[in-house]
Amino acid sequence: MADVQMKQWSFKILVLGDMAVGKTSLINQYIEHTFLEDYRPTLGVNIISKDIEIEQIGSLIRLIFWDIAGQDKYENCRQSYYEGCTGVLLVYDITRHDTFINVESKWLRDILNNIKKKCDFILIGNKVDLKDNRVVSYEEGKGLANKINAIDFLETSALNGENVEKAFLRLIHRILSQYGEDFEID
Ligand code: G3D
Ligand code: MG
Repeated sequence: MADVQMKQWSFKILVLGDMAVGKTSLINQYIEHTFLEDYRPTLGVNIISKDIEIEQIGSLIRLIFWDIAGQDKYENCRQSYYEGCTGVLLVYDITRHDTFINVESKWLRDILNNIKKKCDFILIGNKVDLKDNRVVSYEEGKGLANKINAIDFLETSALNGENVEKAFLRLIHRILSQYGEDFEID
């Protein structure tokens, strides 16, 4: 019966970043709490959905993730993927500097070129479990997030789950706040 009064939302979330930064792994970790060792590069796009309930605001939210391939050969057909987008996770790999550079020079540019209305994005530095291989510092990540007006910056590990749920939740929180819905997160 309680469901009758629930507000229903549907958000299209894009996960963008260079090949092998961990986009698919982050989505898997968030959706299934699993980390798949078997690595297959995403071809084109995978669309995966997850329903979540936020009791504080009596809302049911359908999250529809568009997991876009990082390979350049898909560059031309990417535009249509941006249509109707509500939020973006912009991901780089803290162990590969080129993936960090490409956040601004490639992915942010792609967003700005293709998304007409306002769309929030959160910056994610992934693979934080690989401490010994780090080449991009936390401060550099934070600095870039400020520079490009990301709503937030978090370092995550799709391997052990660190900050993964928090990253997705913060993006959802921000999107909902624009619709006048507010709830508490840590
Ligand atoms: P993509 O979807 O952005 O292309 P994937 O990236 O999710 O397919 O991940 C690419 C590789 O990075 C995979 O390794 C995957 O297991 C690994 N990976 C993803 N996230 C993390 C993380 O947080 N920590 C660590 N240590 N590895 C991660 P392989 O070896 O299969 O290429
Ligand atoms: Mg992938």
